[in-house]
Amino acid sequence: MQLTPQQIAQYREQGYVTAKGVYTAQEVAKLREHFMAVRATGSKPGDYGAEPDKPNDPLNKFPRMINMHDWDEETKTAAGDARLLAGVAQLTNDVAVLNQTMLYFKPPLARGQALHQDQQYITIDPLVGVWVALDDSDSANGQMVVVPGSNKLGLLPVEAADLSTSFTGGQSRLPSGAKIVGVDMKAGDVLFFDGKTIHGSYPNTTTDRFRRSFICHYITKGAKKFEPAKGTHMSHLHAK
Ligand SMILES: O=C(O)CCC(=O)C(=O)O
Repeated sequence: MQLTPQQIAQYREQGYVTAKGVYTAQEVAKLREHFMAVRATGSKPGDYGAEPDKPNDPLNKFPRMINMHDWDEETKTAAGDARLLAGVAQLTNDVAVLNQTMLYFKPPLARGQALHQDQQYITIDPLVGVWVALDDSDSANGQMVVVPGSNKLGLLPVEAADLSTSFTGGQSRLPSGAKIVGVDMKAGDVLFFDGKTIHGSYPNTTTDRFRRSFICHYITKGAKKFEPAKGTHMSHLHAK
């Protein structure tokens, strides 16, 4: 995949960029079918989002999966896709190195994820999130939302999130006047976003549409670990 100079400039300035139609409908259908079949085989290491006290929560049946590449060959292959690696290399001018894989199922009526910066979790720089849409996503089914330009603000303080709308308990404090923009995507589109870009998603309000996404986080060959300032890492929330 070759990103245009305009796309690279948008990523650098705004902290995110969408590449359209990267995957064919057949490729996306194959990934969807694969991950639904994996999910149906039962719990996996690192599953997150289930609420055993709330039997009706849709995430009980479809918790988020993480680091499937550790135990699933197809994830390993998908995360090594030359198109994704090339995109990250062009955005960082370095060699992409896989750090994490995730699969969000986001079934009908599922909660979203409160807005955050990925480096409030993963303290390595640079860090690039690569979000492969496996379904069309829009405001109704809980598309990704971003705060353009927040990649330039450094790491912001963390605070508790509203667990009635978010399956994760932490969020980023928003800069004053923050503009939150929804990113409409078609299945097969890919969103690249910087580790400091504030992003997340609202609940899936539909009763009949999943919003599945295959997400890889890449660092680079030259990436460095850093020590987050006090109050800017999700683990600091629990340290209070
Ligand atoms: O897909 C979502 O709802 C949120 C994803 C996210 O926060 C991430 O990929 O870092």
